[in-house]
Amino acid sequence: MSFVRTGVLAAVVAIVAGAAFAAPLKLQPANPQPNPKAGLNVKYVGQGTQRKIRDLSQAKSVLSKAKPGKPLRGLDYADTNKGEPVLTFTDPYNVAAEITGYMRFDSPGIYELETWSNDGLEAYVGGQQIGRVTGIQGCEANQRTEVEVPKAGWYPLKIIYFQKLGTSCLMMKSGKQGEKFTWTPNNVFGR
Ligand SMILES: [Ca+2]
Repeated sequence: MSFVRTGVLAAVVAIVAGAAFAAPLKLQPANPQPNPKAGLNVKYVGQGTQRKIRDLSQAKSVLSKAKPGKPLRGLDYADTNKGEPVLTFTDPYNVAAEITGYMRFDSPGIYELETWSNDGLEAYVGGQQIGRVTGIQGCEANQRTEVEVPKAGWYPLKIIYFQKLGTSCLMMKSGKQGEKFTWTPNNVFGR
């Protein structure tokens, strides 16, 4: 009995330790390195008010119909007022977007990345998933994810994003370990 209990305890300790000391996700730099323009590319599909986009999987399923929109200036789209357009799109509600481009890190090291969204998203930088929200929510912080940047330069970025109803936002906070964790400036993004 005590052997079993010890075994269970050891397993629990291992799981807790694993969660607490999970290694940072190692990012893969773009290869070849691009020389991008400012901003991020975006494609949109708007469902109007009749056909709702309720969650991430529904957003993904309609994105095959997406059309290119005006590029984003970065990831600093603060929460809108109700009825205002989503990002650079024309409509306010039931919009899915696929955002692609690059994010630049000026020196190697450990960084933290944190998306903010209203409503959901699935975000990748350097091939690693750094944020995921499948349902609807107000404009709030998503997972804060630790990543390892092996060298300075550009890393591919891809975000699937959706907005159902009410207000909308899409932002990112970031910071290098030991430095300030703050809103990410637009000039680190490229397309
Ligand atoms: Ca919303």
